[in-house]
Amino acid sequence: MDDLRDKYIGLIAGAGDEATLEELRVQAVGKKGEISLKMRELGKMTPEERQVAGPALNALKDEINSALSAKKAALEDAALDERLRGEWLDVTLPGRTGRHGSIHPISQVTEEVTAIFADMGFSVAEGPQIDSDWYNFDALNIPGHHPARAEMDTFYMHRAEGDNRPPHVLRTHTSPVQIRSMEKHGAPIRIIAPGRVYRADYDQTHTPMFHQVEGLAIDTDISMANLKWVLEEFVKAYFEVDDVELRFRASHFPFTEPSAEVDIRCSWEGGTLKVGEGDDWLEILGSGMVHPKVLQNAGVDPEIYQGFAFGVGIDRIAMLKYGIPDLRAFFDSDLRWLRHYGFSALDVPTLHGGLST
Ligand code: 2NM
Repeated sequence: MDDLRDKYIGLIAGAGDEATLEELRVQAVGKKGEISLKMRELGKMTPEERQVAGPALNALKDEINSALSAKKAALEDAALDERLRGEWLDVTLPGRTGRHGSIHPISQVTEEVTAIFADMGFSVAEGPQIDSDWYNFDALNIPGHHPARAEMDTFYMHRAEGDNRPPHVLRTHTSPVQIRSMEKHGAPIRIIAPGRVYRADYDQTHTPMFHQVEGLAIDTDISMANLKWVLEEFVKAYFEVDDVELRFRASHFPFTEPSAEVDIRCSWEGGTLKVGEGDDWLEILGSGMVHPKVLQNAGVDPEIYQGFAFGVGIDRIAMLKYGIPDLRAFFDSDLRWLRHYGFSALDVPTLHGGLST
């Protein structure tokens, strides 16, 4: 038995790979292996002999099995070490310039707008892109017969056959986010809601999915004067100019009263936009004082609170600032376009570091 042990322990120690180890296992402790054969001989022994040989054989079998698994683990460790030696990577190497992706102008502009409003104390709020018609329309005081609800403008989600509940819609603006935020956090509140919105419209200047930022400020002492200042600060910071002139034109939205559309003074000399000078006006925003019914629908008491809201098209102000002529190219995923109009991932827009440089 000692010879058997010395033989296999030696062979196992010397095995160079797992296949050899497996062969040794079969030879030693397999069904027809040497140890199993010896165990079969136990039957021919006297009871006294068997009492000594039986436990000794079992112990030998255990010892060889342990040696096999220890050697197997050692071989696996060695194989892993070998693989890691071949696969090491210097993570401190510089990146390969000119081969990386770029930040889409819409992402860049969303970050810029967020940085500007964050500086004025606005938080970012988010919500679902598929919402009920209550959040998208009713809560916003948009009546059932309003043209905005028409099949033509709104993407309605299908319901199962026989399910007669009103359908959900792809949100047509980010206002439902503002309703949900007021419901959840109450007033006072100061938020912006950037994100994707959907309208069934496709031509030179409309895509069925586009991007919006809406803002909302509700407190006990908010007026149109606060709205005017906030929008002036926003336009100056966004277009990176020292002075702007805004023009408020009376307008009508169901969710604000009074409502105003906002134009900025500009010139288009030589085909490039200059903000703050010239004789042209550029419409960039819709705004107003939030309608008391909308506050009430969102669980805010209109006897105590009031405030302003506004909406800006991100795609449109991106085109204006960065001289992008064709709206539809935004969503073509054309790598040459993305390389041309994209931004570096490392240039994060901040007010102190510069928005776009
Ligand atoms: C606009 C124009 C005017 C607006 C209203 C609200 C809410 F939810 F507070 F009622 N959010 N956004 C609003 C007001 C949006 O976009 C042209």
